[in-house]
Formats: sequence, C-alpha cells, structure tokens
Amino acid sequence: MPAQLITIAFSHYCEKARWALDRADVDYVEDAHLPLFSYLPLRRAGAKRTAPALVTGDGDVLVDSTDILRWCDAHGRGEPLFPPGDDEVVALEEEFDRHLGPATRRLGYFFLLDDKRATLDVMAKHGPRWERVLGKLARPLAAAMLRRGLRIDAAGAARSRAVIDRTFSEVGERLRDGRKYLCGDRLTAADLTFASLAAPVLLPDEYGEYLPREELVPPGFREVSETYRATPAGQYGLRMYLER
Ligand SMILES: N[C@@H](CCC(=O)N[C@@H](CS)C(=O)NCC(=O)O)C(=O)O
Repeated sequence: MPAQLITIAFSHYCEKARWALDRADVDYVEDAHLPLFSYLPLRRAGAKRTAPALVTGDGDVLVDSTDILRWCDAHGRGEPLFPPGDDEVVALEEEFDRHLGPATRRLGYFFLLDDKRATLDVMAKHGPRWERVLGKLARPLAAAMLRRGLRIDAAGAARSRAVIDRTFSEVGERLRDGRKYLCGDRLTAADLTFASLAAPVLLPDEYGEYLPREELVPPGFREVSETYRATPAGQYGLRMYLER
C-alpha cells in the first residue's frame, strides 16, 4: 500500500514533506485539501490539526513535517537528511521550522488575502471539487478566519519581515565562505527546510504550481520577493530548488 500524504496543497510545510518523500523515492499518494477543509481528513486519519500528515503503508500516522523527514531517512533511499550525530542540522532545521515558516506564511497571506483573484487562483487548483466550489463561495469568511487565527495584519507582516530578514542574513553569513550547502558538502534537512519554507517569498518557478499565476501575483508581493531573491540566501534557496 502506498503511503498517504494529507496536505494543504500550497502549504510550504507540505512542500517540505513532498520534497523529502520524492527525494527518498517513497511510494505515496497526496490527498490535497484547501485550508480549513483539511481538518476533517486529518482528524479522520488520527492526525493533529496541522498539515502535512503521513499515513504510512503500515498504518502509522506522522503528524509533523520533521517526523516525515526522519521517517524518509529510515525508510527511503539516498543519503540521510539528518546525518547521524550532526546537531547543527537538527538545530537549523528546528530554527527554520519555528521561525522562518510562520513568518513567510504570514507575509504571503498578508499580500494574498487582500487580492481576491490571486487567492481564488491558489484555491482553485488543488483539492476535491466540492471544496474548491465551497472555498470560493466562503472566501471572505475563510480569509477572515485566517487573518484572525494567524494574526495577519500590517504589524504582523512587519514582524514577519524582521524575522525573514534576520534568517536570510544569518544564512547569507554562513554561506560567505563559499560553501554550497549549510552543513557540510551535501544537501541535508537544513537546506531542504530553508528552501521550502522560504518558497512563499522566493516564489521559485519550480513551486509555481502552488502559487498564483505569474500575472496575478500582487505587485507589492512581487517587489518584496525580488528583494529576497537578490540576496545571497535567496540565490542559494533558488539554487536548492533547481537541484530539487
Ligand atoms: N510544525 C508543523 C507545522 C505545520 C503547519 O503549520 N501547517 C499549517 C499549514 S502551513 C496548518 O495545517 N495549519 C492549520 C492550523 O494550524 O489550524 C509541521 O512542521 O508539520
């Protein structure tokens, strides 16, 4: 039985899990949903409120993207994402998960939710048809719930930008000696996590399927993204995507 990955299709934490599963050559099917609509399938599977969750072929339920990466190391192919004994990888992965991920999500939603066409374009692409139809009708309510739940407002966006700026500058500093990856000479969980959780602001072409179409990306958002793309950390994140 293939594993089942329950996702909010465009979520960057789900992208992180997809990337690890693809890289480990795991046989899995994705069960994609819209935000909020994901609660029911997650609950049915015995997971928590958040996506992604992985139901393995053996029936185990993993409820966090980091656990999914570790499971890929144990059950998939290729070099481990968490090299044994490498505490630096563990610390960086956790740091990106806790701070960068929520910050890029808030900034992305801040620009997206004000723009009806861009929001609908993201919501219209993945998930069961009934969710997409209902999601369109309930867009103002869903947007209000997301704004409230994730504290998406100008002050929150400014705080998130500060977190992203700080993380990008720390990553840039680390890369100053010319290294290609954050820890050692090959891709680890630290690189994969940085690139996928930075994707909402880097807008890599390879993530394009989950973003609003090029012409619908709100201009303010495009401008912010260009600024991040031009930094050393941004260039490195985009390179990770080219190697994905
Ligand atoms: N620590 C979790 C975070 C995942 C997460 O925040 N997922 C969001 C989507 S980006 C979610 O499902 N949010 C729904 C909610 O919090 O109610 C992980 O790494 O899997």
